[in-house]
Amino acid sequence: MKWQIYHLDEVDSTNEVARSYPVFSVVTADHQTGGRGRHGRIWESVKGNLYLSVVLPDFKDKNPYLAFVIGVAVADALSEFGVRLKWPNDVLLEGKKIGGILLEQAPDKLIAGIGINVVGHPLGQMAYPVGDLGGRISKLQVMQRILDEIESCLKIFEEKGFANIREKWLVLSCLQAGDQMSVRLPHQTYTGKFNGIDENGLLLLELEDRTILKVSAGDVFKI
Ligand code: BT5
Repeated sequence: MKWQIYHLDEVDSTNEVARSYPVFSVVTADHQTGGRGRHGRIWESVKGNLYLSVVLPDFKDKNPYLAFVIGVAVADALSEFGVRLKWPNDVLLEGKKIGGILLEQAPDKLIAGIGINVVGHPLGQMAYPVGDLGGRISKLQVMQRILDEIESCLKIFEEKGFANIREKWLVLSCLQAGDQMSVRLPHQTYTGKFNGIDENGLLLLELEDRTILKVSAGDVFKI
């Protein structure tokens, strides 16, 4: 896969800029003034961290699986640090969020935005504990490794399907079957046991009465 890398000084959001670039482009920036997360949330963009957006082909009905493909790629890229994944799109190190992934659909393409706290993290109060890699690796190296791993995970996904990626994702998950967790939905919070993810990537939560709740969007907390 031939990535075409475009490096910019300052942008609002690399995901926004990437929308006008062709498939297999990679947009990175030193600084983001309007970095974003899911549901219109803000991605705090501390100077020196990694902000990149990878322009992928439109996988149509398979697009929802790409969050997991990219998640596994990022965790594999940072495996020497013991990075873990938290459903649906968080990158954790020692229980702290050090990165996030944001998939956005554009006409005829899919934008995978990745933010990694390489040297520092925002200091304000966040919904989840926040951390960083402590500068133990350069952001250029992180980017290179992520791009290599995206290439190999995409190959696995295309050749073997989501089942294979799902298996890898479950090994890398910060929650393992039976772990106590809660999931915050817009109007309600449910508590129970993590029961993996299903064949569509939905989160499975076993409630106290043993029923299984399938969740398509929400915020997960380990308890
Ligand atoms: C995400 O959203 O975690 C996806 C973040 C994706 C950011 C990348 S950077 C390159 C590309 N360009 C963009 O504009 N975005 C992508 P979500 O799960 O909604 O998490 C957002 C929440 O994480 C915020 O509401 C905060 O609580 C927390 N947060 C914000 N900045 C953070 C940071 N730097 N490190 C850790 N947590 C942060």
